[in-house]
This record gives sequence, C-alpha cells and structure tokens, in this order.
Amino acid sequence: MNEILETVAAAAPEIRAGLPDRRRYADAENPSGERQLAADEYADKLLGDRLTALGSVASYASEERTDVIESEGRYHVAVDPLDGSSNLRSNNAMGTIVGVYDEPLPAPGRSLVASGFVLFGPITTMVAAEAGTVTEYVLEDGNPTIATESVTLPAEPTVYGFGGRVPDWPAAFADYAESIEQELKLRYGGAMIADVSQVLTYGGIFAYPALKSAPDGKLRLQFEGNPIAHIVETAGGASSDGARSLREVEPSDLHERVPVHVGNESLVDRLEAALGESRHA
Ligand code: FBP
Repeated sequence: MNEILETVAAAAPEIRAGLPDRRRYADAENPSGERQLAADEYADKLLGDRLTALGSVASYASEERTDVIESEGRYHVAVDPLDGSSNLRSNNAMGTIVGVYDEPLPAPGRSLVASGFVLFGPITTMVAAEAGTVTEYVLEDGNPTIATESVTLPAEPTVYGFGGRVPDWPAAFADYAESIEQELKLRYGGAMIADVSQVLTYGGIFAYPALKSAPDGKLRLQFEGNPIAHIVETAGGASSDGARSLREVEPSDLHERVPVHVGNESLVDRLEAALGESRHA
C-alpha cells in the first residue's frame, strides 16, 4: 500500500474514536452548500494535516474546503473526509474516500494512480485500488491486514441502490429502475461507499443519477465519482455518467457534481442504452 493510502488507514481509528462527540451540526456549510457536522470538520483537519506532511503529496483538496492546500510532492490528493456523514446522527455506516491523482486538481479520473475508501461499519475496513488490483483490508489500530485479495465483482448481480426521490428521477432513468427492480434486491443506505461495498461484495449496481431538479446529480466528481469509478472498474465492473466512463469526464471545477452509476458492466451498459447513449459509441 502506498504511503498516502497507509496514512489514511492509520488515521481511521482516530477518526472513528472522534465521532461519538461530533454528531451535532457545525455552524458552517461545505463548498457544495451542505450543512457540515462537527465530524466533517474534524476529519478534514486531521487528514489535511497528516497528508500534507508527507513528502509525496503535492496538494490536498477536500469536499469540505473551498481551496486546495499546496505542498511540494508529486501526487494530488482528493478526499471526502466523511462520505455519508448524515448517517452519523442515526448511527449508520459511513467512511472516508481518497483519490491519488498524478495531475493537479481538478483532474480527470484516468489520472488516478490509487484510490481507496475506509468503511466504518461493524468493523473498519479499507478497500484500495492500485497497480491494477483491488484489495480489501481490515484495519485494526490502523494496521492493514489483507482480508480479500483481488476483489472482483461477482458475475451474477444481486443488489441495487439508487439515490434521489423517485418523482425527481428523469423518465428514462425511472423506466430503467423499474426493470432493475424486477431482477435485483434493493439495498440503499445513504452512504455511497457502504452501498458500493455491497455491490463489490454481491454484484449489482449503485446510482445517484441525474435528477430533474439537479441535472448533475448530487455526488462530486473529484472526491466521490472518480475514486469509486476507479475502484469498481479495477474490480472488473464499469462506471458511467450516463454516457461515458466517469474516468473520461473532463472536469472544469473542483467541486462539480456528476451523475454516478457503477456496477456490473452488463447493468451499466443497459443503463446507458436506457438513457439513449452508449459508452461504446
Ligand atoms: P456527503 O459526502 O456530504 O455525506 O454526501 C454524499 C452522500 O452521503 C453519499 O454518500 C450518498 O450516496 C448520498 O450523499 C446520499 O444522499 P441522500 O441523502 O439524498 O440519499
């Protein structure tokens, strides 16, 4: 595991230990206009301090801060310090996402050299994609122990989870969802990484689609879409913004949003066909 992923893994027990006292809202909003919890600010500060202290880090960007912190190393790190933090109040799963890019941010997902997420579930795990393989680690005291080598999506998909209110879904996505509901079992928990972990484990599809009220969806390209696409694609699955792999989307803004669809390739192909465009066109 490279030192950036190692540092995120090593911070996990400390972040987890800091959560019980930080379930209240802070007075601030993040750059996307969402209310921050005290835990969001805490995890962002801790990760920012630890990562910018590494010789390999050239810059640190976070979903929770407007500007990039510049440093002097080689890699540009994008972090969602607590993905799914609204789950903290109800004590459901959540965690940290990290993307390691070799271009200044905002950067396309194809320039990711490593990606990972820490999942605070009943146990703390980290799933990391690097050097063409995905590995699941159990983090005990921040020390990674390999739990699953070469994580690969099962060929037979089982679960799906789609975000956004159903009446807010565009008609083409609603039609697609109706066909998926006939085949797969609903699993939606309100934290992308937890829902994607189910897709990696059982096969299926996760989406936070374009909405009528929000044509770019909810999730952020740099912090959420790209790293999760890198992980799912490296595990043998596919990703799409509705027309192309998320990793082919050219970014224009650090905090821009993007519709996210990730899962078994056959299901992502069907999604693109349903939306009237094709990644292979
Ligand atoms: P945060 O990173 O601000 O927590 O937002 C992202 C997220 O929590 C995703 O993890 C999840 O898929 C989505 O928002 C849930 O949104 P909703 O509450 O609309 O279902």
